[in-house]
Amino acid sequence: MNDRFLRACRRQPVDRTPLWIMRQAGRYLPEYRELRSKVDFLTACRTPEIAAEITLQPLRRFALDAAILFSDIMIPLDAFDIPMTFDPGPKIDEPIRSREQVDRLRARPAGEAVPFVADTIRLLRRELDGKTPLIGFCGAPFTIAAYLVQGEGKEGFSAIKRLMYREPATLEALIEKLCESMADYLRLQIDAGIQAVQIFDSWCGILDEADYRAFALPGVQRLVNAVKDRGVPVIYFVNGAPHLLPAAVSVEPDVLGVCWRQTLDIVAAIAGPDIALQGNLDPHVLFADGPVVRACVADVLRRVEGRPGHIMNLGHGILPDTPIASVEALVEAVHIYGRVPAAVS
Ligand code: 1CP
Repeated sequence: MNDRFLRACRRQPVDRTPLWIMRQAGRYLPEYRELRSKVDFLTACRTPEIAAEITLQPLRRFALDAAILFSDIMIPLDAFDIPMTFDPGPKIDEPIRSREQVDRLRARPAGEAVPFVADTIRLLRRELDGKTPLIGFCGAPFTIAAYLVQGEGKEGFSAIKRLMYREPATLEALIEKLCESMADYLRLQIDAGIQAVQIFDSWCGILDEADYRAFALPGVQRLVNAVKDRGVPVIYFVNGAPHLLPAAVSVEPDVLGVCWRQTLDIVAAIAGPDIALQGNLDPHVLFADGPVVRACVADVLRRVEGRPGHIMNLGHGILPDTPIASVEALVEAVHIYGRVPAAVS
């Protein structure tokens, strides 16, 4: 059993730094593109055999230390029956911008709305056979709300900020409903066998600290608490928001995942000794040659050398046109420079 990843989440000694890659199952892999040419994205997510196959694709190529369930942060919104398409990102038919729309939202239990997620997890746990841990995930309520209010991914997500200032109670009511549904969704994943969960807060960085504390953080805190009771490590990924890290650590996740904007020595000083760190190579580094990739990996590792609890990752999802050879260079570099000579494993 490769338990480096789970040990690092708990800040226990490891023989070398574990590595997984955000969006490791996806468009940079020719075998993913081949499969997707035959089946649309939502069908892939909703069919356990296909979702499990895509989850396993990167593990067949690279010696990674964790698998992440192939799905999307918008999938659990099936519970609200919100019509949605993907091209390539999510598109909402009717963006949610009024109190009436929010009041009409009713969530079905995750077990009834997305049973295929639990089936995929059970299938994967059997296939992985205890050899590689399986990460589950959900979007942070504010980040999901940003898509629902905007109707699609858009730089700055102006629509949710307009709603926040114009009708704060409407946004709070939306986030409250998302929060309950996501807690239920995470419990479904854990009951089915997920071994760690990551909460993706991809767009909290559009907020200043006061608005983050008021609108985004309480929902994350509730999710962290809902998971902590189950004894599964929780990773809170805070994207594009170095200015929010002091507030983010107050929810006490087991692991704080960060983007590439702030070096890990500075993040470590903010997080203190009781939180493990995940990250944070800029995904664009993988467009450089091998020696540059290796030097950048060594730099990330050096910044947290000797500090228990580091999981190597990119600072955001791997880009769709990333060369496979660079991913190989990344894996090799972590295997060489991530070795911890004196560790008792
Ligand atoms: O065309 C395709 O094949 C679809 C591309 C794609 C893929 C591969 C989308 C659409 N989602 C995914 C998978 C996905 N999404 C995973 C899989 C597990 C993994 O290997 O890591 C995960 C964890 C996500 C989560 C997700 N979806 C996030 C959070 C992570 C992040 O990047 O910040 C976000 C913001 C989304 C929304 C989304 N879904 C898809 C796209 C292209 C986007 C971004 C859209 C945008 O903002 O413009």
